[in-house]
Amino acid sequence: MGKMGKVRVIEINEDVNAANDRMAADIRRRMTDQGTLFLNVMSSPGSGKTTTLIALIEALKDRYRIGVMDVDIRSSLDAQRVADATGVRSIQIHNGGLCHIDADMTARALAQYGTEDLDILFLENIGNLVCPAEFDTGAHRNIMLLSVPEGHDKPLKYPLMFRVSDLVIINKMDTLDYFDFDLSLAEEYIHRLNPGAVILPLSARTSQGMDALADWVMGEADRLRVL
Ligand SMILES: Nc1nc2c(ncn2[C@@H]2O[C@H](COP(=O)(O)OP(=O)(O)OP(=O)(O)O)[C@@H](O)[C@H]2O)c(=O)[nH]1
Ligand SMILES: [Mg+2]
Repeated sequence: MGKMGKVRVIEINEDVNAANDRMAADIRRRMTDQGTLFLNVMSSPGSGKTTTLIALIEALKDRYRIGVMDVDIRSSLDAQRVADATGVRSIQIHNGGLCHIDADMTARALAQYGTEDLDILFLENIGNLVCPAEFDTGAHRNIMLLSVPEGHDKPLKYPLMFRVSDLVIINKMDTLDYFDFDLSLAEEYIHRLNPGAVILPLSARTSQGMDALADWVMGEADRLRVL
């Protein structure tokens, strides 16, 4: 029998997360001080992040100065779509093929973007239900979209994403007749993981729920002002 060697275990993951959390807290403090509400939007690919942001910005842009940062592995399609549709300032971040954006990347993007003049900044994260949930970006609030075609079981399969989200939008409600999506079951699963989560049914296509979404964002903007 061979001798058992001593094995040293180094918890790199914890160090990386602690450093990320510190940097994220810095970003959040800076954004609070300058009065910019910073919202991180996450979902699977194609759940409707860009479509929803365009409709939401249309509803809010007369009252607030709004900006958008879009993260993608390569393309610049989404930033262009938002800019073309709404006229607000938008930039595309290429993150070099990673499946997430962390606080360091966010800080560098914010420095280039210049956000001091904004009331609300949206970050459209990479389409992915796993990686983005693991990194605090420094946003004040996390918003996620679960769309009806994805199924009501997603909270059970991707719990972290639902745990870290303050607002869970159930999007594509106009397609409810075509899928076996049980809304009350989805709500039950989400609240079991995250009792404080606000759940909001929406259709970015028909605008059902869009007023409630705009109200939620305005409420957060008001709250930031009194901090
Ligand atoms: N029926 C219906 N389709 C929608 C709705 N919202 C978005 N879509 C469609 O879903 C598709 C994907 O929407 P996007 O807004 O590009 O989704 P995304 O989450 O930004 O996608 P990625 O950035 O690629 O991850 C598009 O064809 C949209 O028109 C909705 O409420 N109802
Ligand atoms: Mg998009």
